[in-house]
Amino acid sequence: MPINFAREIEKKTFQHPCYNCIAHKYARMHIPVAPKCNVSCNFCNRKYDCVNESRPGVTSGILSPEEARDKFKIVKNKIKNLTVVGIAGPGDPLANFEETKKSIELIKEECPDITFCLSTNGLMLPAYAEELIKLGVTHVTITINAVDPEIDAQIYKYINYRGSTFVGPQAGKILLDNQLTGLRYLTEKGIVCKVNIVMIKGINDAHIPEIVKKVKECGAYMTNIMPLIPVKGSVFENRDTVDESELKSMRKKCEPYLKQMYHCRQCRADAIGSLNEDVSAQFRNYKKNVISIDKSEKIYKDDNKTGKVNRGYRFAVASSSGDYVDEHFGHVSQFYIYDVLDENIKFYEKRDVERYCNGQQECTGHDDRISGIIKCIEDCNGVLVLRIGFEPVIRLHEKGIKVFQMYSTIEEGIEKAVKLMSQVDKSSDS
Ligand code: CLF
Ligand code: SF4
Repeated sequence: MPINFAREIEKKTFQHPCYNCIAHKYARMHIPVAPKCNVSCNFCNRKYDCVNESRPGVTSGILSPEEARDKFKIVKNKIKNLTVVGIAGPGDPLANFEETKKSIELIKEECPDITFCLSTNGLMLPAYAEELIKLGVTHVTITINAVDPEIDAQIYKYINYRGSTFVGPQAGKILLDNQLTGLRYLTEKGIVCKVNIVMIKGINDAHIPEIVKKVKECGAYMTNIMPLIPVKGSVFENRDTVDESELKSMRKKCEPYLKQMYHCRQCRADAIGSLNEDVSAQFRNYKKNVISIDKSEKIYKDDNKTGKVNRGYRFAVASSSGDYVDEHFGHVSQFYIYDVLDENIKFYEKRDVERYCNGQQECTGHDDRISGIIKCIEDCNGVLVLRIGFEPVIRLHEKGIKVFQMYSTIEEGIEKAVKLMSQVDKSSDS
């Protein structure tokens, strides 16, 4: 391994809050871009995030790679000590490799120095390990719950591997071979690997020291022994879990063989912040600021009793012609501004976006342009657009401007937006 690469990885590990317990001042951000999974763990209920790394019973919304990049930019801007971007579900990152890859590429373009980390069940590691290294992933967590296919057979209902489904010890053997092959490959190339082990009473608990010894032999940096939490709706929902003292004593027992993790928070697939302070809620609900008119059609059809709108609204409409809502927010060059008072829709004026940027020559950067567009419509209650990106949604939300995403005539669009606005106002009044 070249010395510079080794030094870079050492520095990244030093600033990684999961790999180094004294790195608690640094923050990590999970991007939930991986919904699918290729195995079926008996402790998993797929309604929730992957239990191999996350807190059971928690559900994270999915982001596209582009949304993940946009959200990263916002988070990075607000959390100065952010050092790590991790992919930990809600399914398996390697069962969603295209999304995983694209997300890493997009974020790397924004911030080449960030540490990329991911957590996988390991089934597809031999297929993707080399690509992960090329992408710049330096820290990988693999969940290995047994190093004996017979024990794995009690933990995994089935695996889906290269288009076929396997069960029992045969599934266990394929999974284990791939996990260990992938682990060895990565560690030989200098990638820092942590192994998660879910401790399941009566199934793998007595076997855990064997797992730890084996993964150490394959180059693992540390193990993270986690308690089984019997998730409702999973095969193991009625199994006993281990208590704190049993967990601690197993970690102590394994410590002579390999470094142990004691500070895991079993975080969500969209966790953000330091391990002691999760701030993901601050960044979670911005998507709710977008009302997609097509999807919400039912809401106002069912609500014909909404009644008279007796408050005034001002809307900005992203339109190329003045007839249809047909412009993407980021590409808009003009807004048609409409006022609505007592159900009367009245055209107010047309505004050129460029006038609101810091002069046309300066207004070339993406941020300048978004600021200019927002400044142009600051006095409006809502904006009607064909499409919009994640970043402007957040900034509009902060200014209290609702976003209505649609393709329709301007008049119909405004009528629908008014009805929705008045419903929102009524529900917040009551
Ligand atoms: Fe995320 Fe996991 Fe990377 Fe950390 S979490 S992918 S290694 S950046 Fe950390 Fe959270 Fe425990 Fe995971 S506290 S659940 S160990
Ligand atoms: Fe569930 Fe994670 Fe297991 Fe997949 S790897 S079945 S998401 S716990």
